Amino acid sequence: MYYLNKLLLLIFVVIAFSCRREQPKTMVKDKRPNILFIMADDHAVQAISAYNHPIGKLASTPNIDRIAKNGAIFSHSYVTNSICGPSRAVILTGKHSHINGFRQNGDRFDGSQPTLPKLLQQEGYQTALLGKWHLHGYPEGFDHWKIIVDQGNYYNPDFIENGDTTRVKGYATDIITYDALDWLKNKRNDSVPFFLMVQHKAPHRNWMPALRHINKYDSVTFPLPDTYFPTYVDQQASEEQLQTIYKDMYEGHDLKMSKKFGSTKLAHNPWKTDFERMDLEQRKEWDAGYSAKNNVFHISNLKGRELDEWMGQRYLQDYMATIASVDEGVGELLDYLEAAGLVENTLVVYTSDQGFYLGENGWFDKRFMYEPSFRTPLMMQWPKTINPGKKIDAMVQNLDFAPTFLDVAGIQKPAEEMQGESFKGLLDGSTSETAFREIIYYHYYDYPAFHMVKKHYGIRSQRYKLIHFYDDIDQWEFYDLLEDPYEQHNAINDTRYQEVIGTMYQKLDSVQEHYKVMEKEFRAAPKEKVDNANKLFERLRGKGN
Ligand code: SGN
Ligand code: CA
Repeated sequence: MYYLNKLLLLIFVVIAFSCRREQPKTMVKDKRPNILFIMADDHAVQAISAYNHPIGKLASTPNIDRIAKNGAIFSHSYVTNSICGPSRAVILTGKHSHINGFRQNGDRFDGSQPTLPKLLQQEGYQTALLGKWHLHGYPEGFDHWKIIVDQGNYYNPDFIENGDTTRVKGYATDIITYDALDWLKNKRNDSVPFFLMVQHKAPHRNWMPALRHINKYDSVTFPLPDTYFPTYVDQQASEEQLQTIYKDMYEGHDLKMSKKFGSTKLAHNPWKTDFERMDLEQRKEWDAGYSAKNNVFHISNLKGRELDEWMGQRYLQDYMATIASVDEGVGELLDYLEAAGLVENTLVVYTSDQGFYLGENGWFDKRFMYEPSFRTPLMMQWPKTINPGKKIDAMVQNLDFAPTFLDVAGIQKPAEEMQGESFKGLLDGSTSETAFREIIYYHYYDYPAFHMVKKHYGIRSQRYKLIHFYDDIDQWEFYDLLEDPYEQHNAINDTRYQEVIGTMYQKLDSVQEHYKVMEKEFRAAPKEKVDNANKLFERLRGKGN
């Protein structure tokens, strides 16, 4: 009997302990929403079929579009500073560049400041970052991270994880998608909500598609914008930029043109290419994909405008083909959320670090406060809160992401720190679109630098835009976006607009005061530095073939 009692007691203790170990997991399961933030690099609004642009419609992005169909598409989503590092710093901090301190690429991010991942982490979220970082130093506030080195490479790129750098065989976009799925499936703790940032390198310059997509758009003729050959009047900064497809691209590097008929050697290319990273198999497939079309190009012996237009086509074909893998990756992530039953409770966001020129004004790259690069794609799904097929026209900015996500997670934003506004009310319909915000503010600093876009700041209302280029030159530009959506006519001196312009100046003053912009922000670069940069880019441009 004594032994039986002992045995029963032992069984009871074992059961009690094993139950206790099981219980907390089920009892304390944290039901706050997950956030999956997917960001591409340089993905133009025009290149997403959900936006119905003539270019995007010819190269559909069915999976990115799924997010818009399941939820909301934003027609007026903007950045505050159209360039990679600064955009990322704004997203992390919810503060303009002059407050978070990261004004231009090459600056060092002050990781000691409060950031979105840190705040979420403190409140019990599990946080992870995979892909492009580009803020120098290592990410802080993430339970898990694996990042590409600086800009990264498309083929067999190097990744940094726990301080170690390793070369990973494969294609960057696919690897980042794989890592994201692996984290979701195998590494995450499913008793707490997650915040996962998936940040692609693609479709950044020099637009190298995955091998399976190299010929995807060869037979598509993309519509080049009507402004492909612009005439600039009172637009000195536009005149002096160095990002015109048919003047500033390096034929080999950017357009993958070969030196001559029958050769697989690249034409002018002042940088290293991923060719050095490719293995023989990859290189063979690459050459097989490009040789035939390059040979056709050499035979056709194009000149003048025909050649300029051919360059635009080649650029768009490669750019769109690079996006195909991003779209596939988005599809895989959405499929996983659906299969794992996570879809109901996950806010999925798709965006880019800024917009991009797909031939508008003849340009590639970004930087300007004109619509193609100031605007950035944004769509979000979150089934319980966002009605499917919703279109949001209010002006939001990447400045608002951090406060919005904190709001979604039910966390108060640190009142004095963040400058953005939560737009959760736009998602659930509790905030009226007209009430959200009247003016957005922009400031670009990265000069002299690649593409030589002069420093400028400005504001935009739903209808008007006022820009001041203050470095090197002192020129104001004003556009009526309703009358002149492609910003071709600087109307700063147009008598019809003088009253509106007066009001815009006042608004600019009060917005700068609101965001605590100080005089010292408007410093011009030393002339010598500008001259040296101009010389450097002239040298790099070389002599074509
Ligand atoms: C590289 C690109 C530029 C691009 C910058 C910044 N040249 O220098 O065209 O503007 O990055 O891009 S490349 O030939 O080396 O690709 S950003 O997205 O990182 O800001
Ligand atoms: Ca970018």
